[in-house]
Amino acid sequence: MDFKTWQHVFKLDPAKEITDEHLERICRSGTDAILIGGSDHVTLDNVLCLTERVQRYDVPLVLEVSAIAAVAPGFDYYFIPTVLNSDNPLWIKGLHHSAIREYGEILEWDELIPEGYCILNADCKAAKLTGAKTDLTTEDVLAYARMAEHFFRLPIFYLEYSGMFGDMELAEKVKSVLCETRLFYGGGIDSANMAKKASAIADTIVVGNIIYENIEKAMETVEAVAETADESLY
Ligand code: 1GP
Repeated sequence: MDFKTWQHVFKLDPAKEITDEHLERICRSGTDAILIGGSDHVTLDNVLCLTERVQRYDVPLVLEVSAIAAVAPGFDYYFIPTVLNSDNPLWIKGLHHSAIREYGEILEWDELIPEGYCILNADCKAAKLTGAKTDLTTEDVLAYARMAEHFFRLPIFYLEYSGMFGDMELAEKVKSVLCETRLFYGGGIDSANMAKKASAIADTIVVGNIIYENIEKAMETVEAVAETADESLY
């Protein structure tokens, strides 16, 4: 199992309710991984509860860490965001420093995967929470992508539009300046069509909200990504 091969990921929010039936469909959908993460009301209790339910299925499981107090054992990877377009050092390296100061001696560094986030939807919770500067030009965003790859050498650059479908022309330009660093795209993928558009550009697409709004549409995104991958072979 290697996150560098993943094309489709479902992001489950531990603060949101999901029935056993829907969770089973998500976990057995053929997605490459389940990512557990959210921006608010993430607690150790709700992370543990959801983790235990997902662990019944044979699917790679990742915790995207947003609160140190809600870190639980038992994940294949721990994705650690650093918000490159925030001006608040807390979200760039402050919380990371506190966590490493506390747990540095016992951390399994191979399981920790840093993600360079660039949050571009001003209205999403993550943008508000982290004070992300979203009014960026194309050149600004490309510079963050290059910074992620060549300066910080981050394995993931995450273009985050949570809640809205983003600018695919911009995503395409971002992809064109990345080599080793994987482009993750998330935001507003709520149909097979959107999934195809995003996965034609990004290495990995992340599907979140639609899981809770329309499970059938969420399931379609998995199939759509597989079809896009097949088409790109010819
Ligand atoms: C959120 O990028 C993910 O962090 C997915 O976005 O919830 O809009 O699908 P959506």
